[in-house]
Amino acid sequence: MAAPLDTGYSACPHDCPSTCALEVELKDARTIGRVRGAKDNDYTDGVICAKVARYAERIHHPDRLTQPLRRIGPKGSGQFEPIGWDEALDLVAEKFLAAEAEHGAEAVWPYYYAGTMGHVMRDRIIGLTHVKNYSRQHNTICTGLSFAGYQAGNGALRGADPRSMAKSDLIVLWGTNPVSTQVNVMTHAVKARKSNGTKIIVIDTYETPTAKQADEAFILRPGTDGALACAVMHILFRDGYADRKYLAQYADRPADFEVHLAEKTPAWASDITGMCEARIEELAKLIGENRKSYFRLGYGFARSRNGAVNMHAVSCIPVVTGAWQHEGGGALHSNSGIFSLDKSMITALSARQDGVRSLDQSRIGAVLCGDADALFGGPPVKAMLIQNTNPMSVAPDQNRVRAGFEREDLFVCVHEQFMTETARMADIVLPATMFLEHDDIYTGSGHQKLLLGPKLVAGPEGCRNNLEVIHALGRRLGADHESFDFDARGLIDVTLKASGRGDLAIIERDRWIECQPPFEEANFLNGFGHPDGKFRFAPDWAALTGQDHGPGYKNTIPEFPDHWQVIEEADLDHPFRLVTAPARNFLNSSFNETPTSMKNEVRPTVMIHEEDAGAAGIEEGDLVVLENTRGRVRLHAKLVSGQKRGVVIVESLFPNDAFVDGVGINALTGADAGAPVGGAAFHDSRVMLTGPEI
Ligand SMILES: Nc1nc2c(c(=O)[nH]1)N[C@H]1C(S)=C(S)[C@@H](COP(=O)(O)OP(=O)(O)OC[C@H]3O[C@@H](n4cnc5c(=O)[nH]c(N)nc54)[C@H](O)[C@@H]3O)O[C@H]1N2
Ligand SMILES: Nc1nc2c(c(=O)[nH]1)N[C@H]1C(S)=C(S)[C@@H](COP(=O)(O)OP(=O)(O)OC[C@H]3O[C@@H](n4cnc5c(=O)[nH]c(N)nc54)[C@H](O)[C@@H]3O)O[C@H]1N2
Ligand code: SF4
Ligand SMILES: [Mo]
Repeated sequence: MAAPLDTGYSACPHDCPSTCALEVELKDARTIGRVRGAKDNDYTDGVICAKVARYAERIHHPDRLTQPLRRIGPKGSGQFEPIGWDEALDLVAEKFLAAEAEHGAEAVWPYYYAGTMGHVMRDRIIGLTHVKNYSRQHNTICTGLSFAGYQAGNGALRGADPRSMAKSDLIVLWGTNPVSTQVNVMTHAVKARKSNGTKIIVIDTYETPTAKQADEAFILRPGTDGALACAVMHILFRDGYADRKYLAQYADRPADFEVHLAEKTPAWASDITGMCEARIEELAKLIGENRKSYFRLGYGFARSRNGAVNMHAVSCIPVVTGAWQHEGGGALHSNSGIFSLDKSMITALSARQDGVRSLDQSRIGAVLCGDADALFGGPPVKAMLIQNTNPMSVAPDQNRVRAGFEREDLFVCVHEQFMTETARMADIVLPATMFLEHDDIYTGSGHQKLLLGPKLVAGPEGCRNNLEVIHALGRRLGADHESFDFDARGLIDVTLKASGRGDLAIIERDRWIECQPPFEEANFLNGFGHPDGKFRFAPDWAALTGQDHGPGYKNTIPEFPDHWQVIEEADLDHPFRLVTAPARNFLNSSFNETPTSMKNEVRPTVMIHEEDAGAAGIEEGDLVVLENTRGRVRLHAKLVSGQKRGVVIVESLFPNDAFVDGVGINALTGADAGAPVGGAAFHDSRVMLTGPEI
């Protein structure tokens, strides 16, 4: 434990590509002060977001859970009584064993996500799942669409070094809002603008904080990036900006692709995207004339039913221009593929058996409501342990999620830091530590470092970390595997060693491990990630599909990049398209419990184009209704002009009870699986908008 007024070194555990290296003021053995970005980390570069800088508000929050609770009122009533740890764990084990005895092990579904990105604390639950043959989780909610789309062409999940933006002529922030969602991208982009005259442009559906800081913003209708990318590449070929020599060496079917693009004219794309032809020409010219174009590809533009196709389409652009050949050129979506961590001990891989079903995380509503296709014809889910995720807020098709959690025959244990919407639905609530209170390692998907986040302070009495809970439960469930003999530090050590990334002592000394592949590898100059080393303009989508996840996954994807018309288009009854982009002061549903974040975000708001508002008789601040076949949400209107007409934006995620009727925004989003591997289309919903009730 550190001495008073010491500085501790850590890493941000939250679900954010920046994974910042942190310096934490330690006031005493339990109390932290300010949190700062590490200056000697060349990606963090001394900068972190405001919400983590004021982490003292979250870790020392008076509402933190500090004792196990048992439900004594109806589900969701919030009526609980304190119980002891042993009693709570005994009860959870009893329920799990009973569900297994009656319906088989697959009736238990351990459910988790990235509330912490720590490899030990997040993924140890997978170890229990494997050892017990419980239903596994098919992780789709965040990365299903975008990862499939990026890998379709590139064949790997890595990209150009983000620090090389310093050498770029042009930085294209495509479908990402880094001022809000990963501040370090802006640190590097703005530095490049100052030192190198680099131009920063944004492709988005509304005027985001990032669009306001950029040199230019190109605004389009949601779900139409495939069309825009095709028209841009049509122009690049037409006007001699395509690098034919590079294409011949590095791409699969450039000639066929060029023929395909001949019909994808700016006029065609203009109708689909809502952008005027002249703007599309300007965008293509900027990309064509700036060889060193760096494409920072966000998640947002892939959160549509055609999102994987759109991600692939955009990833084709730096191949057409050959931007990958230059330092400062190329693309980055996620670097998750560079770390090659061998996590077999954390996930008890040796215990994994074939034939156990894997349930789609995003379809938790359908799963809990017993839809046969979501359950693959197997047993109902009767018991759950939930760690690091808040599906009662963050999961799509929320009304069905609620109906599922309300089932009287479903037993739910939630291990949490706060009484979240999901915890309120639980039968047993267990109090969890925060990252500064336990040991873990983290990898930066938006950069190239593997970081240590050691235990720096003692947590509140009564809180336990995820590994402790999994191991205590494992003992009661008869889970037998060598991984249960390790503590967190032991698992970090064994994982680093197995991965050829040093060991615990080395990372404790150095704080992080540099994992950046050399330029030739990062920029695919040694070949793309497919066996023949070529980028795929015509991907083998079927090969990506993997496990058969029901009808939604089987949609036929067009051979070459295109506008794939599977989005939820507006119709007469639902004339608006809804985007639920992240709010700056929240991180998914995290931080929506801290006073400053709530104060800064004020209240749930729908941003409506002022002309649409005028036509509907809606004024600033009016209480309006958004409705579709899935749900109905009431919130206040804000009039803006930064998006296409017919598009409404609700920055997210407020707690459900911050909305007028206690029904949050995900009541409107759909959970049907996006092709080819599933994924939630959070920015692809049609809605009806009704003005103030009189
Ligand atoms: N403050 C804050 N930071 C966060 C999060 C948060 O909730 N709040 N969430 C974290 C997580 S889990 C993730 S995965 C990342 C995600 O971070 P990003 O990669 O930035 O992805 P999104 O935030 O989903 O959306 C980014 C932008 O995409 C735009 N967009 C939506 N649809 C389209 C479209 O069809 N085309 C185009 N071109 N743009 C579109 C949205 O308007 C939004 O401005 O951020 C992380 N950081
Ligand atoms: N409408 C709409 N919905 C969205 C999105 C959107 O853009 N729009 N974005 C989606 C995306 S990209 C994602 S990734 C999902 C993410 O959704 P979630 O995975 O639910 O993410 P968070 O809300 O960040 O974290 C969930 C919880 O983890 C808890 N937690 C943190 N650390 C620990 C720990 O060490 N132990 C335990 N036991 N608990 C911990 C936190 O207290 C928090 O309540 O949301 C999705 N939902
Ligand atoms: S920018 Fe992202 S990684 Fe960095 S401190 Fe904020 S939430 Fe954490
Ligand atoms: Mo995410």
